[in-house]
Amino acid sequence: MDARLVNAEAESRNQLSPVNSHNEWDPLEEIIVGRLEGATMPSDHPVVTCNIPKGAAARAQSLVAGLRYPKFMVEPAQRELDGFIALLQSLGIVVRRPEPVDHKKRFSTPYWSSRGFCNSCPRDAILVIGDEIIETPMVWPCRYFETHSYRPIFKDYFRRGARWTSAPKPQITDELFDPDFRPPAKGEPITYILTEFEPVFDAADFVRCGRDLFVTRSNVTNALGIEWLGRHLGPAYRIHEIESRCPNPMHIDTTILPIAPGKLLINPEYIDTSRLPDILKKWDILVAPEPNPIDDWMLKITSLCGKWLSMNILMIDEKRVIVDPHHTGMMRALEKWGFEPITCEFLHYAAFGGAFHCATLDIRRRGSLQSYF
Ligand code: ABU
Repeated sequence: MDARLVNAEAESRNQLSPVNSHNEWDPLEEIIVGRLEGATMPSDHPVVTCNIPKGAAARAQSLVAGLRYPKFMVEPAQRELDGFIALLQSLGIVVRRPEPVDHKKRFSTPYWSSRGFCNSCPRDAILVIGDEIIETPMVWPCRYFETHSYRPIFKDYFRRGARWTSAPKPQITDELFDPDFRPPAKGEPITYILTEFEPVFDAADFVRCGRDLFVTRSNVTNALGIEWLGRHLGPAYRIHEIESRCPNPMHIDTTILPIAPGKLLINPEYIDTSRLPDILKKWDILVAPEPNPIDDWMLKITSLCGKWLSMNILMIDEKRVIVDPHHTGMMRALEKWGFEPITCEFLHYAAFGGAFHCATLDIRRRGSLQSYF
């Protein structure tokens, strides 16, 4: 078909669909926010443990795997989540939620069985590209059925005109993992626990800039997974791989984040700017400041995330951005770069895997598919 006809057809679908989001910064109209009810500690499979930050959380992992999160962790995070939702609604944004699920319930496939985890981070499991919802082939066994809690919302969007796909469900057998894997030490080349047995990826290893997507290989995203998405999206999109020096990489949104046309926030510890793809040469590279340290002992030992969660911000539009007030360095930097931070307390959510970007999934941002390069 003629490229103009393809574009016109895509444009008319976008206007009809309740799902329409092409980048990380167009004005936000509707969003899914995760949920904590039923949260269960993630299983102690090697693909999980290799990504839990070293420290008490990693040491305790095998003891607590499969247990419900205790109240002392859920309650403060729930209060913050309620505040975040109220903030989004006060900004005129429609907020949708997954169904509550008891993640402690054991489930099985022909190859293995597991308990679940939680629905805290829709950004990890689902990718929205234009008017299409893509359920991604996640490799953490405890997250295998996570997207089911979003199915009532997806069916509603589908009935109203959205496209809806699920990537091939991985088998997650032993062939998918390198038995000799150990996390690389400082200065060693980055290696991954995954083989290329089958395509796997988490949505959160991708960020969107219209026709261009950026991805990091990680312990949850392999080269076949990136290839699957590239072929699925077809020639209208280009996927660029970003090299990360993170020794336990999982999710791009604490490594780079495009926050406005021509503006890329980067993590100076993980990114060597001289090795960024050439197409980013004309973009402003905004180097994230050193995160404000978190001194609270309980927050430190319960976090499933690294210190660069300070970068896990959510753009409301090209200027306004939601940031944790603890991260004063990030706030000041954003102001200096011309953005308008809106504060929301959210540090307790790190025990459930993320902050504002992870906890959400953009459903509709006002705008159309464009090329920014
Ligand atoms: N899920 C995003 C968290 C990645 C990190 O720990 O840096």
